[in-house]
Amino acid sequence: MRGRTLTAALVLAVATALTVPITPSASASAPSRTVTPAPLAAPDIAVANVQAHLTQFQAIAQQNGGHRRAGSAGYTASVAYVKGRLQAAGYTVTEQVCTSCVYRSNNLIAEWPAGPTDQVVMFGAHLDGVSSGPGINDNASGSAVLLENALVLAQQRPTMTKRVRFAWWTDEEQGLNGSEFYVRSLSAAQRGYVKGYYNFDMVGSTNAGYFINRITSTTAAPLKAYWDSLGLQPEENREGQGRSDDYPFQQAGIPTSGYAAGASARKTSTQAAKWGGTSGASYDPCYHRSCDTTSNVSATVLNRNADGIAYAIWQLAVSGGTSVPASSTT
Ligand code: DPN
Ligand code: ZN
Repeated sequence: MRGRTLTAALVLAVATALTVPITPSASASAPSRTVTPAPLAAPDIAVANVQAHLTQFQAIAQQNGGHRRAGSAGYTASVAYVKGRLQAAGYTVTEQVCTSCVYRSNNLIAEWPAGPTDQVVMFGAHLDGVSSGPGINDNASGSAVLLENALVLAQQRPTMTKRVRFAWWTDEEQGLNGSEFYVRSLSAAQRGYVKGYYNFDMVGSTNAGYFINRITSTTAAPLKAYWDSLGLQPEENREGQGRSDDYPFQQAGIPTSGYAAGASARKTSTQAAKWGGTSGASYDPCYHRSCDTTSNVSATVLNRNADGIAYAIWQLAVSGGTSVPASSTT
């Protein structure tokens, strides 16, 4: 679901560019009218579907000792859940055993099989949590927004100009180990095919910030354009620098970006003034705690992240995808 309408300036610019005058032929006295086609839009990701994935991840934790730590039964069940949903949608899904991980367990990779194989855009999130709780904001949230985006892409089957590859990483909490293993497993040629990697780690924080990794980069442009269109005034993700799965890609020379809503760092008064929430309090009050449950996620924030990912996928990889996002409140 999308949060609110586009800025007036964007709407006006697009409406002006796309307005097609229709001259009525039947009557010279009838007033001329115009038809404004809807801008080519990225799909509106239903936040209720994203929340349903979060509920499943929480149930998985509850049924498996209270957490989804890499190498645990809760992690294995999380992989099975994502894999099952992707396979039902038509994806070929690969499990990669991470042999260098602290807790031996699998990365999950799913590529949408359309578009050039040597022009790949990747979207990733860590699927593992810490052992203190179910890990819903950290990072069922990133896992769920990616899963729902993958399902919507498969449903819509647009004409692709690039390959889209999704990844769910293991053993992030022990030191970015799943993503590092994956990057090292690629040949130099395969690494060269990956034109960008986008990371999503903690995208539903209840006292949220709107953070973008490498915000001024061209890689970040579609993520930034979407949040700019909502008037969110995003900032650089300083707190998360070098702390999540974009780091191994960055180290390998692959351009990276991503969204984050913030972890244990505290919101400043300036940030509270523009984003709302509580200044002096952590973005996520339950970071790595047992209270990181489905109650520890903001639906509004989750929605703005999910829709921005769809916008980026359509901008980067779908034919005719250079457009402003359509507006909606659902
Ligand atoms: N999400 C944190 C974790 O996986 O433990 C790492 C992190 C912290 C990422 C702060 C971004 C910002
Ligand atoms: Zn995390």
